[in-house]
Amino acid sequence: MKIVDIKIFVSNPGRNFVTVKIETDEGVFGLGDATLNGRELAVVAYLEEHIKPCLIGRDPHKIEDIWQYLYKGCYWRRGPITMTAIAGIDMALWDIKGKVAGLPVYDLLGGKSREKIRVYGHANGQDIDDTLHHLDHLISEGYNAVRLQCAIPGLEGTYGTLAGKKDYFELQSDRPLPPEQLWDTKAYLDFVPELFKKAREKYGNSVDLLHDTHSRLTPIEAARLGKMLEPYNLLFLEDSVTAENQTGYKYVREHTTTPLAVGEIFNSIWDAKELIENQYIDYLRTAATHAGGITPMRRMADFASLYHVRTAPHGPPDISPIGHAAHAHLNSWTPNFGIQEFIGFGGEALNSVFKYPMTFEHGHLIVNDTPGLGVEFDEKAAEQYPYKRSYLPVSRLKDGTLWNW
Ligand code: EZ4
Ligand code: CO
Repeated sequence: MKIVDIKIFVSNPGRNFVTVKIETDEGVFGLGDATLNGRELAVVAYLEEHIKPCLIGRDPHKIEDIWQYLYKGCYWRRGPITMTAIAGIDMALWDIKGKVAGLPVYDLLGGKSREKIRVYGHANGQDIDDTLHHLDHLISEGYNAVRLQCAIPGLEGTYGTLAGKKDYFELQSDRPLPPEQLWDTKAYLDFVPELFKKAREKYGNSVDLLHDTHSRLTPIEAARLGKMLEPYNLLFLEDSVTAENQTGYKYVREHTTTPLAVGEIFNSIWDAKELIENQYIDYLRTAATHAGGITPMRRMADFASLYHVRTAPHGPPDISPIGHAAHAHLNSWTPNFGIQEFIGFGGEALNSVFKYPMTFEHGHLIVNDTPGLGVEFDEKAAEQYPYKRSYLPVSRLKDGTLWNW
């Protein structure tokens, strides 16, 4: 079998997605997700100019060799653009292998370790009552693990809240230039414990609660937040600090028993090596779409399993249904799977372009047994939704200093 063409589609059925299609001489094709929020076209150029010409004529069954060729062979290892491009190729190759074998990807990985995948949803609101109202709604939909984010008084458009938009798709697709948002660590630390206190007063321990700090704190501030949240028994506190300096998590870890999660911006196992082997974290949030696909995610899960670290893949709306499907297959297999972030299947436009191989039931995703990754992609429908430049916001402190968003 030979690769005869690689097509890259950029569409915006609600928000921008980069979709890779690898075609073979036997008519079988594979689909992969190469979406990097806010830097989509850099990945497209990487795929078109620097990957496609090297792969035409190769055997698509040699997934490992192609992965090593793209990773080691470019000399300039790692980085989000490179690893997202490799991810799109790697997923498409697993999709092809599954279709040829007549097996879903989870069976190629070693078979299901579980029948259903536990997920957590997002409740966000403009104040505590509004956030708890959304939590109510999610519980009634069957979720039993929910991330709570609430607008911080005095901070316009706090991370994780919709700031008047109807959903994440509307929020994320309408930013032709990066909006600027205010950040104030003191206001945040003064406010957030109250949110979780009220949630526990209302629900006791009947639901698992999570929170994302989105890399805004220093290690000692994060340690303090972890301690303040201990009475409210979080499933995990995500991205309390940035992790370029992985030792930062040591200082958080030494001060709190609140479980810690990090990794959505990681693009390689090297970003998490110290965090995992020193047992500074409890959950690894790395996404297949941003870290080179299914091949390295399997390796990361195995490495993490040696140190009691569980996987909790990033599941935002800026990963396409193909990336979500890759996670569903990985999560079905991963022995040390923890939980999957999941905020729904998207709107009408998205569902006219992509068909998911999963269903949602009682707080879990169930992946079907379609061979390969199981996603259908309607190229004609995608053409109706052209790319629109859209950025993530940036954060500034009140005196103008640029901060982590
Ligand atoms: O900000 O996916 O846990 N989820 C997150 C996301 C990320 C976006 C960035 O593209 O932190 O909302
Ligand atoms: Co996050």
